[in-house]
Amino acid sequence: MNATQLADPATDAMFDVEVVDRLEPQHIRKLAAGVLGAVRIRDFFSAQDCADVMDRLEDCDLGAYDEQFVQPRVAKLGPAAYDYYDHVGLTADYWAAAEHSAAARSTLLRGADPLTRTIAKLRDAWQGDVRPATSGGRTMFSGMIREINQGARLHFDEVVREFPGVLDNEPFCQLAFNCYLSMPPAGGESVVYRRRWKPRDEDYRDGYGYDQCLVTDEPVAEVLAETGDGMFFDCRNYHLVRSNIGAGRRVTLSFFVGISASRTMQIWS
Ligand SMILES: O=C(O)CCC(=O)C(=O)O
Ligand SMILES: [Fe+2]
Repeated sequence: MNATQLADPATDAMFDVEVVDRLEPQHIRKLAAGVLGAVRIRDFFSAQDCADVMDRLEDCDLGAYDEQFVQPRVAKLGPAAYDYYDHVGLTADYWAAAEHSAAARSTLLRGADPLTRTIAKLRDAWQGDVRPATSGGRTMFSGMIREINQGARLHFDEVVREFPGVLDNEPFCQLAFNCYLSMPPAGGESVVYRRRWKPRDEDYRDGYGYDQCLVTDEPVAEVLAETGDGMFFDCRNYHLVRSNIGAGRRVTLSFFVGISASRTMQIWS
């Protein structure tokens, strides 16, 4: 940059939220290049589709918390690779949970799989290949259905840094995708900061969460999604989820998206 052209943090962050009716390849490219904070796609799923999936989720055999203690029922369908990594690779329990969960999800959308619908829409938008990631030659699980009502702490997700070698084809960029199947009347925002992890940040870590002082004054992209919206952001940036306000459930269909030089999108959870 020319020394006389000082950056204006308010306008030069290039970290907006774009709200669109249709996802285009340029949105993904801008996220990957770091010149967009998030893209929200309106009505990615129809209200009826979301209601139908939520309805079917009620009688689905999920890894839910004990309903005696947690009401309404907290849904979590599908293993996260992070929860099943034993420093060598994904455990046998992961592959068992992957199979069971994919079967449970496969009929939630009026007998069809909501992930299949999502992949078809992404393939159409990206105009390129979208396929599940593999680990040790086996197809990984993607498309977790997850309920986060009380928020999530500040963290980042970056598989090539946290678990090098797990993905057979390591992507050069990792995004996160959410489709919001249910949103509360208020709260539940996805908040992304324009700040990636640095080694010294470990001094500010407590469990999976990091101290919010790390993102003070950083540009931020806040997404208050509506039921049915889709959303992408670069999850190597620090992000958090705000707690719901009042009654209502925040349920998403979520997975990570890795982008490779071949232009292939790989997905996993
Ligand atoms: O539910 C969200 O808004 C984000 C959850 C999250 O941390 C992620 O998808 O990586
Ligand atoms: Fe995350």
